[in-house]
Amino acid sequence: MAKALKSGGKSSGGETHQTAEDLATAALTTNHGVPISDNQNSLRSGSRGPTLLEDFVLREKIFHFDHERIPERIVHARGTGAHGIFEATDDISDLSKAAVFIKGEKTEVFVRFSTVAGGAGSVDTPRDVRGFAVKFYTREGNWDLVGNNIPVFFIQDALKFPDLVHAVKMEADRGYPQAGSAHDTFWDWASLMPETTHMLMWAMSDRTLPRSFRTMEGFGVHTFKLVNAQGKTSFVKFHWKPRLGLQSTIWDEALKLQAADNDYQRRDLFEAIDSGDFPQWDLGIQVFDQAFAEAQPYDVLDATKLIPEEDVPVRLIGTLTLNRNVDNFFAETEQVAFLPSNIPPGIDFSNDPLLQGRLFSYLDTQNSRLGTTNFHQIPVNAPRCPFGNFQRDGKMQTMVPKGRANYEPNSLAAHGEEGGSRESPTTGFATVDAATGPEESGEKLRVRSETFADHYSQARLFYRSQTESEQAHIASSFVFELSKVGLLNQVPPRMVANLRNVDEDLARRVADGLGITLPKKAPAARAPIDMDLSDALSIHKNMKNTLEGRAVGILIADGTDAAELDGVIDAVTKARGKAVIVAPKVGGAKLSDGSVRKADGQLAGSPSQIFDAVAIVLSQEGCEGLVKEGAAVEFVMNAFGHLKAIGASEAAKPLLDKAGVMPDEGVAGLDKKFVTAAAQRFYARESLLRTLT
Ligand code: HDE
Repeated sequence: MAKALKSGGKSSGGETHQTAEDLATAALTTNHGVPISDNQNSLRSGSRGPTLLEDFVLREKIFHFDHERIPERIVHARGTGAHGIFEATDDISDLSKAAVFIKGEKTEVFVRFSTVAGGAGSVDTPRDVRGFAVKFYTREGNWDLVGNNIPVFFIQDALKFPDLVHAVKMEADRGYPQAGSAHDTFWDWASLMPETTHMLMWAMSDRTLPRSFRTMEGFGVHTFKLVNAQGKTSFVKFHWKPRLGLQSTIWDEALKLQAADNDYQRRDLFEAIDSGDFPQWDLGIQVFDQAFAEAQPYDVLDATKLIPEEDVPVRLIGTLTLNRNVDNFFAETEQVAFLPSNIPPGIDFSNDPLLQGRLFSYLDTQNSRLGTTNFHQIPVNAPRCPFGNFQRDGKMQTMVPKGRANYEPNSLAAHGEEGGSRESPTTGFATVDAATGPEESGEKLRVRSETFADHYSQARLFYRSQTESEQAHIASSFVFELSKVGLLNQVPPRMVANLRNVDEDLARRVADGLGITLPKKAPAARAPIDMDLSDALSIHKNMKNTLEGRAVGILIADGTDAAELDGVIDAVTKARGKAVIVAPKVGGAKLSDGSVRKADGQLAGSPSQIFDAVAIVLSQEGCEGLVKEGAAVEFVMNAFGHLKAIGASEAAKPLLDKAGVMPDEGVAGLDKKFVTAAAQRFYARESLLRTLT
């Protein structure tokens, strides 16, 4: 690129100051390449006179700025993305011919995580489902696995999606609440739609409060198909299993995180990748055939149902590693367009009516979001493999096809001209065989299959598979959300009436928590059955005791013992945790040996909710000062209240006492025991601290 002089820091008198840096910088130009002499002052008539219309520099700059925003996604507006690699690690050629699954094949990917209900400017930590969308740039075209962190969905038919989204987003007249389901319209609608019950159980659990994107699972949700080279099809469900295990926050912590850091989860992801701590997930598949599908008490085409992992174990077939942050949030994360209809040969759709509706919606929405049918040419969306066809023109066309071949068939090649691309009858994508059961064709009907009628058995399975503490969290969140509903006489009783079909104890706890009488049980379209409990559904049973991916906040003050501090930092780092020093002043604290230790965060701006465990490393003098400091007391109190490990110097005891810390397994000194404790949460503590329904 041509280098030219930039005029910087120009005074009104016209004097310029050029530095060595200016000389090495590319010229600032208009969008049409004209070098700009002054980027500080618009063109005006006289130094205090009106601005002139002639000023094309001003007009172009403001014109472009005025149009910098595009419509945000109607759902999943708030998200964050990263690049990575998917490596296939197992041979599944007997199941699928897709190149992305060839053992050893490495495929570039782009992943976008999101919340669902809030706008782009909302927060990262509301109670909400998280999107987990992966674009694989395979050598046979893009495959987009556009999933969530929950394996089931609210509805069975795409026709209900606009109703769901209207009900959950901010209410139409008042424009609030933002990013939350605890309001009238959502619960009014949900309580009238028994098919939502299973998903509601997940939504009210800590699954919707993930600690980070790195510690949540992902699911393709729908049943898809795999197709092998012989055309044989199998059914498949896709899973992402986080290498760090599952981890969630608790409700009070999530609320406080909103106050402490709106960007908590995107920051976590960005910083992890930035520091080379690359997040990883394994891709798993549950594969089954028609005979299995027919033998189940639920329909595998119903997106409100999962297949218990105990019935069909998840087979791990590849690893996703996120290893590169985006260079530009708008160009990549905002403009990325995921389409469940992007699918390479070797994978296929099932007849799930929700999936079928999605195949239309995502293509359609990109035209309104990105403003052109040529959105596939935006670099983050473009396939990495060669692609070509006879589609032409349209807004923002950036490709320049040569010659006359814009139709097919043509015989131009026979005349020495460019003939264009051709079909691939043997290797191209082809829907091979139906193999989804006897109901492939029939009369045109607006009906719901009888096999979709059971709305409660899997909700019951989910609830009963949770630990006691997880069940209490579910009951408490139903109470919290329904307590925010103004239509008190209709909605909560209707919801509790549905819950009686899930579990009588749950229904009673929710009714008690709300202070309402237990309503009559709602009639069930099909009576629920008891399924075998599944450990895979619990977060607590799938957590890993590890410090990897976790941060320990280390509170210090003047007088902190240098050796004790270094010992803690060393132990945390050795256990692959992140040690973050917090002090009353960000400039640091004067340690016992006279040295000054800089802090990573100032106490008031680094509350303990942003950490997974805390260490309080204080001298007697330091502790005396902090006992009078509200932020320090809250630091310890919230760490305890959020069930985190607390390691403390002997001298810090008065601060722990003031914060109401009671001795338990999670409260330790600063020795080895602390590092072991820091890798865990202490759920047994919770019942001593707050009323759980
Ligand atoms: Fe989406 N969904 N969805 N959805 N969805 C969108 O597409 C839609 C559904 C999911 O990071 C939109 O490009 C319909 C299930 C994710 O860019 C839109 C139905 C699942 C993302 C849309 C569903 C999802 C979206 C908005 C019912 C889990 C974010 C902007 C038939 C398997 C992708 C856009 C990203 C985004 C429609 C149901 C996940 C409007 C009609 C089920 C992760 O097209």
